[in-house]
Amino acid sequence: MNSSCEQESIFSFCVCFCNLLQKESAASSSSSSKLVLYSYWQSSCSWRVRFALSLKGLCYEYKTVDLAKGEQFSPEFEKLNPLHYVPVLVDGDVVVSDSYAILLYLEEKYPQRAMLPPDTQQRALNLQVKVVDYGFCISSFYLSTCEFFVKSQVASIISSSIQPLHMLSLLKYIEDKFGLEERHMWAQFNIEKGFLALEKLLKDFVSRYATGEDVYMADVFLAPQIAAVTTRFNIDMSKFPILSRLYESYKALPEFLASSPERQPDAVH
Ligand SMILES: N[C@@H](CCC(=O)N[C@@H](CS)C(=O)NCC(=O)O)C(=O)O
Repeated sequence: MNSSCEQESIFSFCVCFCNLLQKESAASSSSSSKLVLYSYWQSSCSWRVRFALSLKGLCYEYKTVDLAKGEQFSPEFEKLNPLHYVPVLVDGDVVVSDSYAILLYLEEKYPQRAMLPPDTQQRALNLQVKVVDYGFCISSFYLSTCEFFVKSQVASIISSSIQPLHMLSLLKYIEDKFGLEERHMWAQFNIEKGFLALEKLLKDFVSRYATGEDVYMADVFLAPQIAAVTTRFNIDMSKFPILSRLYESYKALPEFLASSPERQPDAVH
């Protein structure tokens, strides 16, 4: 359910989004009312955070940063994220940029509907794996045999080794230097390489969701990634049966649908 709120000077509009599908306690509702998400409807990184907020049943104010108009480079937004990327979450005095960091922050501050397993050792291992680089991830039997690594390994692969390689500014640079065809080829090559690794990585753990019967951080990263690339980069998903099956599960989740680009206040239809 969306409801209007007062217009602010920096961005074109803002709304307060509250997912009433989740049964929130009065306490969590009031503690979350100060959350503000700087987002762009087509940004898959923003979608991860919207999906997580929705799963956790947290209300937030939605502020648009129109990437197509270059609003990420405005002096106001630069104060929030000098890297000029969405998403950025503001929670009172706390400003967090980077979707992975935001999800970890939300997990700590709003532990309802956990995105990570509760065991502290597993959590620590999940965090450690974030620094593992892509080449090591796919070549190491060690990582691929440990279930507790997989949950954030997926997040790491997507946020470090797939999405950055097809982000708007990079593709624009490639197009300017080498042309449109090279832009498409570059994006497709890197997405398919990443998806192939994910297929191999998940095959022993996948069930209804990426790592079992519950939605975890891996799914929060996977769902928008699959959705975004299938609509934007013309990827033949028949090559990726596990990811295709997972995507069907995601599309049945109200929280995923509620956080989808088309349902955002800045969506252009
Ligand atoms: N690692 C960052 C990446 C953020 C990112 O790449 N954001 C993109 C949208 S998905 C962006 O703001 N792009 C603006 C640009 O390329 O100029 C995260 O996970 O949040």
